[in-house]
Amino acid sequence: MITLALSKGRIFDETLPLLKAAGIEVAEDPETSRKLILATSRPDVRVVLVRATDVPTYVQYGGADLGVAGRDVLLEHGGQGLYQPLDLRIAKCRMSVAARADFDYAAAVKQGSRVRVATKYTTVARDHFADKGVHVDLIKLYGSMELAPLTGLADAIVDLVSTGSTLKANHLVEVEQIMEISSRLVVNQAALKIKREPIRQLIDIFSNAIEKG
Ligand code: PRT
Ligand code: MG
Repeated sequence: MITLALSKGRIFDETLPLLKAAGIEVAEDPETSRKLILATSRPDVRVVLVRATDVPTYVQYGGADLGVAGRDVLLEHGGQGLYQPLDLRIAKCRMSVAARADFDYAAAVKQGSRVRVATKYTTVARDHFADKGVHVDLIKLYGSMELAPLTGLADAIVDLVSTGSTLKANHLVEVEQIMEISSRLVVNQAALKIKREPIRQLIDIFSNAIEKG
């Protein structure tokens, strides 16, 4: 049995075509089913639904053999125990610094002032600002970072941006792009040895499907 960990929403939706290329159809729709373990058209493959941030942990400890996780999530997790053979080029976005339109981020940086930055991505943010020599006080949040600058909790945020409409709706401006984000296939290192053939096959099919897509 091969167990694949996916999160509901964009990662599940965008992984489906890759599974299809491998002849794997998921038996149920996670949006309507309450099941957390989904059978597929291949009796030796099943999908487990976990929170996006839990995917690396499931795969690291062997709760799943494979998984799909965003680069953002993998960088915060650290990637220990994970083999990352493939950038699937799905669930694309970027990680950026955003601030209120009336906050002069460039001036604050130039003057060397401390900038209060709220984010869920403290590891990436710490590295980014350290590289740039920007002094920051990081405030760890778990949700709705856009609210932080609006309430005075922070001057700026580090968050994911795709269309930009969330920032716009909250009167925030993207002031710096940190990195491009997409999702990767992650594999448990022990599983790769024990279930080498079927896992290698999946990696090859996904890889060809990405090249075509
Ligand atoms: O939503 P939940 O709390 O359950 O978990 P999650 O947010 O970790 O999961 P999910 O499914 O929302 O995101 C899974 C992965 O998708 C992330 O780890 C990213 O790698 C990737 N991804 C791609 C995104 C986005 N695009 C994205 N736009 N993840 C989140 N967003 C959010 C962003 O945080 C912001 O709130 O969408 C908003 C911005 O979108 P725009 O289009 O308004 O710019
Ligand atoms: Mg989300």
